[in-house]
Amino acid sequence: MGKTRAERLMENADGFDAIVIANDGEPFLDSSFWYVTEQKSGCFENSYAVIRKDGSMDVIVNILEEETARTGKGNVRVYHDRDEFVSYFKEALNGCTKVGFNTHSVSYAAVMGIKKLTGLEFEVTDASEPLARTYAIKDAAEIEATRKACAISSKVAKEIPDYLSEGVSEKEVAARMDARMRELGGTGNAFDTIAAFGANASQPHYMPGDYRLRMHDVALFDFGTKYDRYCSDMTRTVFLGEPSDVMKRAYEVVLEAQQAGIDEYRAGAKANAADLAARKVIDESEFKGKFIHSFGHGIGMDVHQPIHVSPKSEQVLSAGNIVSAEPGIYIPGVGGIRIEDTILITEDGCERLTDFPHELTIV
Ligand SMILES: [Mn+2]
Repeated sequence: MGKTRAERLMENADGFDAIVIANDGEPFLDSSFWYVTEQKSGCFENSYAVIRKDGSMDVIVNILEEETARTGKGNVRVYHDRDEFVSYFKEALNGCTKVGFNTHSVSYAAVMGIKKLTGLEFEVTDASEPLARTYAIKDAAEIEATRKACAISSKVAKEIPDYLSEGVSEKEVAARMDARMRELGGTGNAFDTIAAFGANASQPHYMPGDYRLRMHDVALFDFGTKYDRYCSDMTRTVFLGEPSDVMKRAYEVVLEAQQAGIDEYRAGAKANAADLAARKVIDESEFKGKFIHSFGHGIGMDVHQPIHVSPKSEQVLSAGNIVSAEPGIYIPGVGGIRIEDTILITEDGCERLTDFPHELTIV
């Protein structure tokens, strides 16, 4: 029997007596709850996973979530009132003085609520680092779910040219892409789809608007779906009609930069190597300084997980990491180019989980 995720977490959490994953209410829900419980469903408001040093885990939920909770891991404890809630918490944290919380996701109110209700005296400690270190290395089920998410969004990426014609709006194309991902089995967007046409494409995090596609415009799409809670993340940039020389050249440079970065992706490599390799290609071209974000980030149940593929990152990649590869060139007032894939790091290199024609596409 392999180790549970909770056991692996506590091996990475030296010095902690326990880690509490606390879901307050929407929007203060923590994907780590689903990670440690290996739960695929449920809303799990006011639900808690308490993991002790030995990796044993109590999952404290209200009656609404009982049936779902029992399909996941952990010792499920269903509270019907405040007293029961308090007694389960006291039992779960009995003797624990150094208690970790995922400070990047938990609300202050949830932490204070537990302290106040239980009256327990413990030191609140930041457990986000051991959590991030644990979920950075995906197990087989996680990789499989990510593969499915990537297959769905890749199919949509290939269909993009069919959605485009003169006069279609950014919002219309984004809506169609979202619907297609659901039809193909996705369980929801990994994030709000970006559809940016013409000069709007120079804003990396542009939100689709009412602008309508014109001949010779660039059209950039950054999107992803979830499957069993795991995200895909990809960007395809195409053109309606012959692009300007500058956009054509920018596309060529971004594509070359992406490959240069991906060539650095392997277990044991420093995460910044990929960023620096891609940045070198762009900065040695006429587009010096136009790559204004980092090359990549970790991907999992959250579309941005803390693997930083950036110039100064000190992190070292491991087999089982899933990261993006997304260089771009942005020219305000003119447009932008980004090409992005979701990548699995392997022992001897990497594997592209997303798939679409990378060569310059003119619709
Ligand atoms: Mn991304």
